Amino acid sequence: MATIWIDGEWHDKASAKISVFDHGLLYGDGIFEGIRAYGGKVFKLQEHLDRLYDCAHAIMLQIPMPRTEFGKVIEEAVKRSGLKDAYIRPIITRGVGDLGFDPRKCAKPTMIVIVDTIAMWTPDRAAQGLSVITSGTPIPHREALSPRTKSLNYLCHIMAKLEANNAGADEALMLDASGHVAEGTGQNVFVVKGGAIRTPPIYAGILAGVTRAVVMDLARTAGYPVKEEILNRFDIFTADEAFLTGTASEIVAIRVYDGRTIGAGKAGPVTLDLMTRFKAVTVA
Ligand code: PXG
Repeated sequence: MATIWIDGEWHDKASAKISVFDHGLLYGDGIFEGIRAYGGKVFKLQEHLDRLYDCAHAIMLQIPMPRTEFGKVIEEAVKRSGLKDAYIRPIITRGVGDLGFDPRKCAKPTMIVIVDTIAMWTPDRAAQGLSVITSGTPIPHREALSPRTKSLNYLCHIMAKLEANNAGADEALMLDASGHVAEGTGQNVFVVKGGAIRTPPIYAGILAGVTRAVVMDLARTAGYPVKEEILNRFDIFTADEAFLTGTASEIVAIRVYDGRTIGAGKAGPVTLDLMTRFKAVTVA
């Protein structure tokens, strides 16, 4: 059952409410995380907490609770939900202020943890592989709103998702300001060519995905060469395999990209191998 914690109080879906004066709502001033629990155990909690606290520091938001204590709140929320496989959404906003965006107007951040479930694509869609387009909407420039900040401003990503929806595609890949392939709307992207795996580097200005790091580790352990390299659309068109990674999406193959069939048009052997290895670490 959905369980929500707001500033120390426990709620269900009906009673979980925040103020209309919260700057998270008024200005998107805040940050969030997306975490999964498998078999009742929170997956990569430390990594997600580290990213959350880094993002808070980057936007000069002081989370009013040490990270170990907040980690315990997250674990408690999962336990209370009774969900074994859950999706967890911690959110920290600048807090309640007035109708001016100066953060000094917010006395204290609002802290929220939502535990529920998430469904990205129907199981058959995920099994077949996704149809993906390039969105006309690029990700924000890395020195504007850095895509490394998991902020409450997802409108660019939502615009890209709308483009995918309008095109009848499952997902969109977003380019960066210089036209390099950056990431999906909520996933990092990988290509496989000649047995080697490549993914765009973090410094190019993409979200440092927790799943991305897990998959790179698993791939290296399995003996695949893994490189972080700038990718062009051409690299995806001509890949043997391409796939997306994310907490919500896990690992999902790209079947067709901008009309080009990728490899055999289904999850290839390396993608399948990584999916199996990923599954093994999530149940561990
Ligand atoms: N890139 C972006 C832009 C993301 O938002 C990822 C990559 C994958 O990162 P992780 O750490 O999860 O491997 C994300 C995170 C959704 C949804 O509803 C997905 C994310 C964030 C918010 C919502 O699908 N993915």
